[in-house]
Amino acid sequence: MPFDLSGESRYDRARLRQWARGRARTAGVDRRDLLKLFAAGAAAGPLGLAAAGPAAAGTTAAGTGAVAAPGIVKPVPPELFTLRGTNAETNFAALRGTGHLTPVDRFFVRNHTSTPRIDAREWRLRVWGDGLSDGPVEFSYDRLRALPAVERTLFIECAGNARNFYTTQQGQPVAGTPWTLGAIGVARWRGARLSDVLRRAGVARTAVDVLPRGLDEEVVASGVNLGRVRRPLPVAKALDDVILAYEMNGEPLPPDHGGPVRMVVPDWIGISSIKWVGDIEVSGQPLYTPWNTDLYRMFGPDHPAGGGAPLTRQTLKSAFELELGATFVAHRTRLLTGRSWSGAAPVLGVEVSTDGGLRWQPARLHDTPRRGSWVRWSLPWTPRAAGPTALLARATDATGRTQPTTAVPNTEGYLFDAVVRHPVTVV
Ligand SMILES: Nc1nc2c(c(=O)[nH]1)N[C@H]1C(S)=C(S)[C@@H](COP(=O)(O)O)O[C@H]1N2
Ligand SMILES: [Mo]
Repeated sequence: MPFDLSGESRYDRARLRQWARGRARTAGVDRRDLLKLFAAGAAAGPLGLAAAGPAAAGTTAAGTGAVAAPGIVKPVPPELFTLRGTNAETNFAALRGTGHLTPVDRFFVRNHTSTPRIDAREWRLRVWGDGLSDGPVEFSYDRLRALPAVERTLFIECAGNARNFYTTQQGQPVAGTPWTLGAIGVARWRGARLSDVLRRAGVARTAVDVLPRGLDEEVVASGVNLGRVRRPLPVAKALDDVILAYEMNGEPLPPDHGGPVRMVVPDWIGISSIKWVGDIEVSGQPLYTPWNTDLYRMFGPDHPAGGGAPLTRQTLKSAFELELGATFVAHRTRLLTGRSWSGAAPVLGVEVSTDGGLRWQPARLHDTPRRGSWVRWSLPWTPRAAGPTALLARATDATGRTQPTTAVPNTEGYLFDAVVRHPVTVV
C-alpha cells in the first residue's frame, strides 16, 4: 500500500483541526503541495489532473478504423465521442434515436489515469477499518453475486459536466476538462446493495465514513502522488441506496466503466461512483482525500472562504441531441429532441425556445419522470428566417427548481446548471 490510511483515521480528529488551519496532510499529500499545484494549475485543470495523462490525440488501431483513446479499452470513434485527454465525452447527437438507456458503446468515460484489466475470478473486495465491529472481511465476485441483487436505472454524471459553458457562455475561466454536455450517461445497473455488504462486514454504530478505493493506478498530478482514486461517503448515504454494480445494461460491467465491480451512488456527482473498487474502509472518524478537500468543492468569490461543503447531489440540466452549430433548412420541419435530468427529483417539464430565449414552448415528454434518470423530450420546429440563432431548453424538476439563465461560477467549474444556448444556423 502506498500510504497508511489507518493512520489517516487515527490522526483524523487532530487533522480536522489542522485542516482548518491549513496544516493538515491528507492521505500522504502535503496540503501546501496541493495549494501550490492549485496556484499553478489553472490552465492545466484542477491539480493538473486533466493534463496528467497522455496527449489527447487518439490512435487508430491498424486495420480497424476504430479509434482508441489513451487508456480506454473500448473503441471511441469520433462520431460517438469527443476525446478529452484520458477521457471520452459522449456526443449528444449520437444519442438521437437510441432508447432511454445510453448504450455502452456511447457511454462517456472519465478516467483519472487509464482502464485497468481486472479478472473477476481474481478480484476481491476487502472491507476494513475501525468502523467495523470485527476484523476485515473479504468478498469474492461469486460471494458478491450470491447476495440479493438490485437493479436500477440511474445516471452517472461528472461534476464538471458542461464546465465549458462557464467559459463560452459566461466568459469565466475555469480549471478542468472542458466538457460540453456529454459527461453523463444513463444505464441499468445490477448489483448488490452496499448496505448488505457493510452489514455482513459488521458495520459498527460508531461508523461515520465509508471510503471506497479504486484499483486503477495512483494519480500523479504535476509530480505529486495523490494515491488511488477514493472519496469518502457519509455512512448514511452508504447504507441508503448505493449499489456495488457488476452489470450494466444487462451485460457484465465492461472494463472502462469499472468492471468487474464499481460503486453506483444514485444522484451524486460521478466521482462518488468509484470504479474498479478494491477495498472499502469503514471509519469511525471523518476521512479526507484530495477528492473531498481540494477537489469537488466550490471555491471562488461566491462561495464560503476556504470552500463550500463537499459536493454531493447533481444539479439540473438539459441537452439537445444535436451537434453544436448544426444546420437547418428554412421552412422545413424537423423534430428537435433532447434529454433533461436532475439530481434532486424527477424532471416534470421542459420548455424549448427556438428564438434565442424570447418565447418558450412546452416540449413533449417521452418518458415517465423518474428519480435518478433523465426524460427524453421533443418539439417540432419549422425555422422561418435564415441566419444564426440559438436553441434553448429549460427543465423544471419536482422540487420546483427551473434551470437559471446563468450559473453561479466556481473556480473548478462544477455543477453548471444554466440553460445552454445551443448555436445553430438556418439556411
Ligand atoms: N477508480 C476510479 N473511479 C472513478 C474514476 C476514476 O478515474 N477512477 N473517475 C470518476 C469520475 S470523475 C466519474 S465522472 C465517473 C465516470 O464513470 P464512467 O467512466 O463509467 O462514465 O467515475 C468515477 N469513478
Ligand atoms: Mo467526474
